[in-house]
Amino acid sequence: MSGILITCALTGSIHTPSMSPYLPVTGAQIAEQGIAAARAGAAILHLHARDPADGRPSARPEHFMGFLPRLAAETDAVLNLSTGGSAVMTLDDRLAAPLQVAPEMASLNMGTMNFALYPMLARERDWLHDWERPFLEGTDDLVFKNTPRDIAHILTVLGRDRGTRFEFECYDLSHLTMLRHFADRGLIKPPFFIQFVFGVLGGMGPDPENLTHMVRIADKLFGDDYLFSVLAAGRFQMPLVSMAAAMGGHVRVGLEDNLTIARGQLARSNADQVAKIRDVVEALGRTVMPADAVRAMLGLKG
Ligand code: KMH
Ligand code: ZN
Repeated sequence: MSGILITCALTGSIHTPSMSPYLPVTGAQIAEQGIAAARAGAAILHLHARDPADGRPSARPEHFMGFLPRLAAETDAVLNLSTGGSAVMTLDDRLAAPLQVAPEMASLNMGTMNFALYPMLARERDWLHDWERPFLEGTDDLVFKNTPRDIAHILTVLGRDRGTRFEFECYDLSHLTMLRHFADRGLIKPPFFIQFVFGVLGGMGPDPENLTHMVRIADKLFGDDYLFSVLAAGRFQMPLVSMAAAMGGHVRVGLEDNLTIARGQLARSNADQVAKIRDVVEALGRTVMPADAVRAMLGLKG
């Protein structure tokens, strides 16, 4: 089978520091874990920032600058900046760092949706830090806003004006239709790198049948003009990304999506998850792609 692209999402904006001592939140921690993840085989690093003072999700450019220079100097990985940020941030906040950095790649969320983190409170968590409980509880009445106008704006100011290409985050079938709409408007050009996102409360559930159906519809809408990757939240991460690898797709792992390495066992680093999925995909006969091959495959500006 063909080469496989591993993305590692280092920290995200969902998990909070008291959930795992291994979640990187300072600039130095994010840089060190990113360098190790790239050495372990991640060709793309998907990046969010944190306020180093308390680990709170942040979109401030100075927090991104706490790790971007080191990642650029010490890895050849594709640096993929989130434009999703977190659902509580404004679009202007979410775009501040990407507009300044003009990255090779950025994420682009393909629809407005619920984005509830509330299930994390299902079990009593007395040990949450002061800011964490209202942060998590607040998400049960939160809309993650990605309207067609927002999407067109991101495609214009990052894609057209800065040459950034995208990881199209599709949490549901409707997001594939939205992507087709923007292709028809001529605002995006193939190959389309589609990330199927499983297990967020508000998007599709982590059912294997949903993955086969997403692929079927993407084949119909995009033919040979797309490639897909899978990420899945929490304990669904390894089963669903392994299924993607077996189907010829690509994979995303990382502590943004899942804090564990096995049932009940915290991952000690992002690189541990990269190494684990690397073993799985190599056992399936896939070859892990280096960053330059990924740049060529996705048409990145380099
Ligand atoms: N946290 C993931 C479920 C983004 O950064 O644009 C989706 C994500 C969004 O990675
Ligand atoms: Zn993200």
